[in-house]
Amino acid sequence: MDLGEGIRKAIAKLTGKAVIDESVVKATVKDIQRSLLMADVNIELVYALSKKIEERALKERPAPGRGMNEHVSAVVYEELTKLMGEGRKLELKRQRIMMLGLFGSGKTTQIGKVAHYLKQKGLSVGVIAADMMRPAAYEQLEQLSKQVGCTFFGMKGKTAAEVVSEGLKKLKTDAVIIDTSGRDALDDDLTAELKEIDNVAKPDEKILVMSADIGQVARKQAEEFNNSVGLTGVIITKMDGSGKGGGALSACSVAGAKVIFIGIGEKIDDIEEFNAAKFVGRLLGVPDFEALITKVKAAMPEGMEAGEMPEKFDINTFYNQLKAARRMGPLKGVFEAMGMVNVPKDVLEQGEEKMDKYEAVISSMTKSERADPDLLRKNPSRITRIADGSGVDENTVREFINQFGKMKKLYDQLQKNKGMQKRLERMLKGGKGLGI
Ligand SMILES: Nc1nc2c(ncn2[C@@H]2O[C@H](COP(=O)(O)OP(=O)(O)O)[C@@H](O)[C@H]2O)c(=O)[nH]1
Ligand SMILES: [Mg+2]
Repeated sequence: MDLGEGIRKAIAKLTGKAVIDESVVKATVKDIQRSLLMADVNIELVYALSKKIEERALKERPAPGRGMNEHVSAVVYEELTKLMGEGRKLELKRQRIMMLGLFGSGKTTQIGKVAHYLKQKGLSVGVIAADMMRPAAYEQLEQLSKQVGCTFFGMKGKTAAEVVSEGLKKLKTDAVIIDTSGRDALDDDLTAELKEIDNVAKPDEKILVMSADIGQVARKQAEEFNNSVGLTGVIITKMDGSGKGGGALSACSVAGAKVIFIGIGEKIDDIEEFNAAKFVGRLLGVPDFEALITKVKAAMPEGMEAGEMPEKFDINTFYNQLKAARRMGPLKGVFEAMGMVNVPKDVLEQGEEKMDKYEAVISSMTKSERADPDLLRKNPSRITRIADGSGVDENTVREFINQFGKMKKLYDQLQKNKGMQKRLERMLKGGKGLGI
């Protein structure tokens, strides 16, 4: 059970309770404690947090219009957000960034991700391969920079400081990111090498990369690196694969290290700016409208504004919407942004599979069939042809026609209901229409 699931279950037990007395709050807090300890949050932090939640939940009056269970979840939300600490943003300016971290923490991969992030924000980026320890570090970074489309600099058979000094002379990009060696632990050897690079490069940012699975050890590691070379921020990686992310984040907060990004996968765009309120919101299943609207906007068909409704709804429109939905990324992320964190995996997978099949069906249809799907009902041989052409069975073709019929009905209703349409449009444009 992950941290979010545990806490959501604890809070869900409050729903429907008419009176929330001390024993109910205590039981909830106990469940939350268990989840936090399992996420490797430091035990003292957990106790301090539980005391705070208990006190506030019982003493404070719920805000007007809020039920007791909403009151308790609001308190839990606020206190958890404080526990996870404040993040900070990476400035978008000309800068030198030095990436630090132990072996396998995800340093080189994050360099690719941060380079991609900065490029998307309009900066030119160069990277320097100054990890002289790991045999294939040079090639790994070179490969990543090709993928991202940023400038690579590396030299073999030199010291790290020599490579950095040469690289800084050669690279004329807005941002320069320096990869450095790792070790199993921060020893004198690594400290000396990092200090040399620090002296040569005078970086604006010294960012420590740590893996979420180290949990509360993140505190000690951040403190050690900060004492020896100094830190400006932290990236916690592998948040996707570890249940200990909450432990690592809260540990950074105690160490006074600000988390800039979290890594959520191996791919180049599996990186997110860290924001505690959003992070906790997602754990608790609170919808993230901002993320949702960004996704919707990014997925809009060319030339169409977010919130605009197409004039008429036919299979071509449906096809465009299907493709747009695919551009929003995996369904999982979309549901998460909607606050639906408990959608079963098989439902998600089936959904993706369906979308693939429907796309294939539509692309095997003729223009006239798309304009008038009734042609298929009238002439079943067309269904056979489409099934053969798209590699799905005939039932799927029929199912698609039914689904389309339902969508069209819904669309026609929405067209008639101007009030509802206006609210939807407002929500997509500014996130304000539904009272959020
Ligand atoms: N699941 C997951 N894997 C990651 C993430 N970041 C890096 N990795 C993987 O962690 C491994 C080590 O990464 P690498 O960048 O080579 O670590 P380095 O030794 O610190 O440079 C690689 O297999 C990466 O693909 C992440 O956010 N999530
Ligand atoms: Mg590396």
